[in-house]
Amino acid sequence: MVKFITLEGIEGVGKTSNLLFIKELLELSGQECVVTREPGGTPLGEALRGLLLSHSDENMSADAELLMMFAARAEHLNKVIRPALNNNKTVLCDRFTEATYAYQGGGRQLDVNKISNLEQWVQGDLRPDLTIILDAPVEIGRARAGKRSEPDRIEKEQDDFFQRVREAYIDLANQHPYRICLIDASLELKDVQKQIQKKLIEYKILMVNC
Ligand code: T5A
Repeated sequence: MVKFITLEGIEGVGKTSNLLFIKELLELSGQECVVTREPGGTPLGEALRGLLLSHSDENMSADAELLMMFAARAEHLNKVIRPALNNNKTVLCDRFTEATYAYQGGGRQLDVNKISNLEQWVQGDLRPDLTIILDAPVEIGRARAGKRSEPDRIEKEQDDFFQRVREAYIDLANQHPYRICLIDASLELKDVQKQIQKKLIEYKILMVNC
């Protein structure tokens, strides 16, 4: 049964907007949801998020960034995600380990084995049942995200960084087609949402008439 759903994609593709849409659909169908995000989701995780996404110009090594992502994740899994799944709730998470493969693996070009070792250590066999990657060209994500506040430490990266992130996401979808799907997020919001709803029906998370 599909209980752990994550939403992924480069900056500004519409993860937050669509997470709320999915939550409403699930609740209308009678499923109890916990909506959360990474990095974050717990007091310690949110404090780490503040450090990771700060506006400071201090250089952070890629290894420190990777380890902080997994430190926040370990806490999140122990305090929020596993307890919710054990209570038969559906967990909807804005980013998870696929973001680490995409940003620290693709973007920062860290050795993927470091990520998979940490994934195994921190998560054991737990993987999302369904990961929806909202895919759009970098310039579209940038244009949408740019309408908001000042860029954070990661948003300040150049287009080639986000191009590698996007390519890493596409590779992940190709490697794990049974649990990771790509949605064309360059379309209007209503058309993106139609694709998501179709996917939720395909995975039997929603009934056909929802
Ligand atoms: N990170 C995270 C790592 O490096 N490694 C990790 O392991 C993890 C977990 C987290 C940062 O941390 C990094 C990745 C990130 O850099 P974040 O807040 O999760 O940061 O990520 P952001 O991508 O910065 O989130 P955003 O809020 O910027 O983007 P969203 O959520 O994708 O976009 P959203 O929904 O806020 O939409 C942006 C704008 O576009 C509009 C919306 O109305 C909004 O104005 N919009 C559309 N407009 C037109 N057409 C559509 N289809 C639209 N969809 C949304």
